[in-house]
Parts: sequence; structure tokens; C-alpha cells
Amino acid sequence: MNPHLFTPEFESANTQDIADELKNGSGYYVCREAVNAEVLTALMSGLPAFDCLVNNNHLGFVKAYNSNYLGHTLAVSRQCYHIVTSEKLRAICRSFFANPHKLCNQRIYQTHTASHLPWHTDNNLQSGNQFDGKHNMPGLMFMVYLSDVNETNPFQLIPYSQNWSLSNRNQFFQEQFIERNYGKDVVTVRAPKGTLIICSTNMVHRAEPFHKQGFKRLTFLFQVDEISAEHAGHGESLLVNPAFITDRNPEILNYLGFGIQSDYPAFPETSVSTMLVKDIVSLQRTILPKTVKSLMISVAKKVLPGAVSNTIRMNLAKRRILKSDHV
Ligand SMILES: O=C(O)CCC(=O)C(=O)O
Ligand SMILES: [Fe+2]
Repeated sequence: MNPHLFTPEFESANTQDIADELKNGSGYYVCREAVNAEVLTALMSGLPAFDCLVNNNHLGFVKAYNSNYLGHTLAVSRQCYHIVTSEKLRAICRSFFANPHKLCNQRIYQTHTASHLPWHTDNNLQSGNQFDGKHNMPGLMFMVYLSDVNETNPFQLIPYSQNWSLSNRNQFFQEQFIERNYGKDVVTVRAPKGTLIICSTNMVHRAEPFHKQGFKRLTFLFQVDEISAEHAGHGESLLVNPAFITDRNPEILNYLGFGIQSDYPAFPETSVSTMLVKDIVSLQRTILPKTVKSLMISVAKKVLPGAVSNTIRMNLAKRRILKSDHV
């Protein structure tokens, strides 16, 4: 474990008190700048580009409208792995959960330009990638801001809402209902990057809707839920880079869900149809010249005798080598 993962302020916070607040109190906990600045810098510099993955074997961001998602953080980022498996966060989980629990999902996402995520809770069941009702297992949602969050698109929550949210079995809450009944209670988390937010998955929350050209917010989010035979398979399939697992303590492996069924696909399900027109156009710009080149090569191969096309291919390869020597 990295001893300097967290700032002294968070390191010195009492994990039992945090768990009590989450379980029996307001249902949330915020520590401003909980993650050390150097860890954040290393985390950010190790992230893949926001490019689209086309026919390669890498893990990277996918595009869903105005958001980019990296759904396999523990396969890509050593810092994410160490934050999720840190003794400090596991100690909070140990105090909060009365029963075995495991990491159910994790992602880094960037929202930009506009977003409207309605009020909701995160105690969701899925069938494949579809919402399949609410469960009442205890769970914790952890969020680390990877951007400074001020006026635009802050996380918002309603304290104590974990005590009444289960009365709504739908995925989302009506905006007017929340505004009318709980508008004055809303807590808005405007805070610098590195801030850690923990809340009960039964807590009503959202990201404040926004529409602002040029705005971007990057966030690391993960969720730990109780394991229950009634909901076998609950949770997203996880990819981990084994090189990050420096401590094979069975408690960590169980917490990561080794040997436990997790059926949900990585969130969100994306395809070309979830890309914005401008992203498709930019992808076409990269693909089109390569398409034309491949087409010319395949036509040349068909019409030219084999010996001639081999000579051309060898000359092209030589030119490529010469060019790279000059770089
Ligand atoms: O990004 C946020 O502020 C909230 C995200 C959230 O609630 C979710 O993804 O379920
Ligand atoms: Fe949520």
C-alpha cells in the first residue's frame, strides 16, 4: 500500500465515526482534498487518451453522448487500484457492513458540454445492462473529484434520504417532488480535486444538470455492495492488472470479488450510435485517408502482377524506414 495515498487530514479521520455517520447518521461523508496531490498527478498522467478505440487491444475511454467513460480503472491505473483497495477505505467498509461485501463497479468519467442526470439512488439491480429494480442491500458509493468542481455540475445529495428513498421503486425521482419536499435540504459539494465523497447507495443524489460549452469534469467513482445469495451475479465484471496486486491478503481478494459471480457488463453500453456527430466526423477524418490508401493497395494488388506489387511494397517499406531514421 502507498503510505502517502491520502492527506494527513483524511488519514487521521476515525473510520468507525465515518462508518457510523454513513450508517446511522446523515448517510454521507466528505473530506476535501483527501487524495494526495502527487497521487492525483500520477493517476491523471497514466490515463489513456480520450480517443476512440478502433480495432486495437487497448483499454480506453468510450463515448456516450456528452460523457467519456473508462470502465476498467483497475486494469489501467495503479493509483485507482491502491485507492480502491486502501486499508483506510476497507476499514470504513469493515465497520459499515455487517456481512461480506465486494466492489460492484468502478469507473472514471468525464462529463462535458451538457448533462442532465436526474435525482436517483445507486441501489440498482440489472438484467444485462437494463435497470431491473431496486435492492435493499447495504452499499457505499465512493467518489473522488479529479477536477476542481465549483459553480458548474457539482455532486448534490439529500441528507437522511436513505431512510425514505426505498419507497420509490422507479429508477429516478421526479424533479418537482424533490424540489417541493426536499429542495431546502440539498447539499451541494463544491470542492477541489482530490475531494472524497462517500454516501450510502440508498441516498438520493445527482450531478447538478448543466449546459456550458467548454466545461469538463473528471470523476473517479466506485461502489461497494453487500454480497447476497438472493442477488447472485450482482455487480459489474471486473478486469484487474495482476501486477497491481502487491498484497494478496485474502480480505483484499474477496473485496475485489475474486471467485464471486459478477454478471453486469461494464457501464455504459456504447456503440457508434452513442457517439456525437462531431466525434463520428473526427473519427472519419482519421479513417478516411487510411480507407483510400487500403483501397488503392488492394486494387493495385489485383491488377498488377505479383512481382511488380512485391517490388512496390518493398520500396514503400524502405521509404518508411528511411523516414523514421530521419525523425
Ligand atoms: O457524477 C456525479 O456527480 C454523480 C454520478 C452518479 O450519481 C452516478 O453515476 O450514479
Ligand atoms: Fe448515482
